[in-house]
Amino acid sequence: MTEKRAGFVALIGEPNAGKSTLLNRMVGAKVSIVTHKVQTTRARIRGVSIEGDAQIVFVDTPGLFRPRRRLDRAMVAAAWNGAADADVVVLLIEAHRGVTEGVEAIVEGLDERTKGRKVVLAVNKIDRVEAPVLLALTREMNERFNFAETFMISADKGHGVEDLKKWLANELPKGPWLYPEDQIADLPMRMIAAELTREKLTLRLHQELPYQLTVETEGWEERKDGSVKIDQIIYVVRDGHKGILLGKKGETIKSVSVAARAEMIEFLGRNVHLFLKIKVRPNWLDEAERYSEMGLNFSDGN
Ligand SMILES: Nc1nc2c(ncn2[C@@H]2O[C@H](COP(=O)(O)OP(=O)(O)OP(=O)(O)O)[C@@H](O)[C@H]2O)c(=O)[nH]1
Ligand SMILES: [Mg+2]
Repeated sequence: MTEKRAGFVALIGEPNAGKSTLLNRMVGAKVSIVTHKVQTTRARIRGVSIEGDAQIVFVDTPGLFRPRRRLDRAMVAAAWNGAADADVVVLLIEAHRGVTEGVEAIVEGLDERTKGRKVVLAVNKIDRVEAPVLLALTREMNERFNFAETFMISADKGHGVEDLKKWLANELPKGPWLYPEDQIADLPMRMIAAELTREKLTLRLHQELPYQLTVETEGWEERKDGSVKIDQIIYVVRDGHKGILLGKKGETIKSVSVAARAEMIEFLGRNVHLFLKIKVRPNWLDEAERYSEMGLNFSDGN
C-alpha cells in the first residue's frame, strides 16, 4: 500500500541565488518572477509540485540580506518566517560566488531559525564553475553547518533538480495532500498578474527605480468573450519616476505592458486586456495597505 506524503519546503538564500528559478522548475510553470537583479521576490510564494505519492509545497522567499528600509525588513522577516514554518529548508548558494559574507550571516542564523528541521544545501549555478571549485565549496560549507545533505544543481539548466526533488519528497511527513491535485500555486491571480508587470518593470528600468515602485491589480473583469480586463496601478515615489516610466512618447510603459500582457495570456490561457496607470505616491513605502497587497506584514518592518 502506498501512503501519501505532503509538506512544505522553504527555499532560502541570498538575493539572486536562484530560489525563484528553482521553484518554477520544480512546479513546471512560472509562478514566481525572475530577474537578473537582486531582491526581485518580495513575499513568500508557494508553488506545488508532485513527486510520486508526495505533494511538495515549495515556498519561495525573498532573499536574505542586511535590511535598511521598512520594506527590506518586512521582506527578510517573511523569508525567515518561511524557513521557520517549513518541514525542510533548502539553502541555496551560488557556486561561482562561494561563501560570501551574506552566506556566512545566513548560516549563523540557521540553527536558531530552523530548530529541529532538516536543512539541505543546494549549490546552485554549477554550470558556471569547474568541479574542483564545487568540491572545495561543499567541504567548506559542511564544516560550517551540519547540512542533512548537499546537492549540486543548476536551477536554470535543470541539472540535479530531479535528485533534489526525490530526496525532498521522501523527507516529508505522511499525510493527506494539502492542495487539489491540479493546483500549482496559491497566490491569487491578481497578485500573479501584478508580479508579472513588476518583473517587466524591473527588467526595463535601471538603478534604484525597481526598488521604489510597487504594482497592484485594481480591477479584474471577466468578459463575455472569455477574455479578462485587468487594471493595474504602478505606485512610484516621485514625479520624475513617472516620467521615466512613461518614457519618450510613452514607449517605456508601452513595452512593459506588451511584455506583461503576453505572459498573462500564457499563464491564464486566455486573452487579456491590460491597462496600466501610474500614480505618484511619495509615501507608499510606509503605507500598511501596500504591504498587505504584497503579502507582507507591515509590522515586520518596524
Ligand atoms: N547560470 C545560471 N544562472 C541561474 C541559475 N539559476 C538561476 N539563475 C539566474 O540567476 C538570476 C536570479 O534568479 P532568481 O531565481 O530571480 O533568484 P532569487 O534567488 O529568486 O532572487 P531574489 O528574488 O532577488 O531573492 C536570474 O538571472 C536567473 O536566470 C543557474 O542554475 N545557472
Ligand atoms: Mg526570487
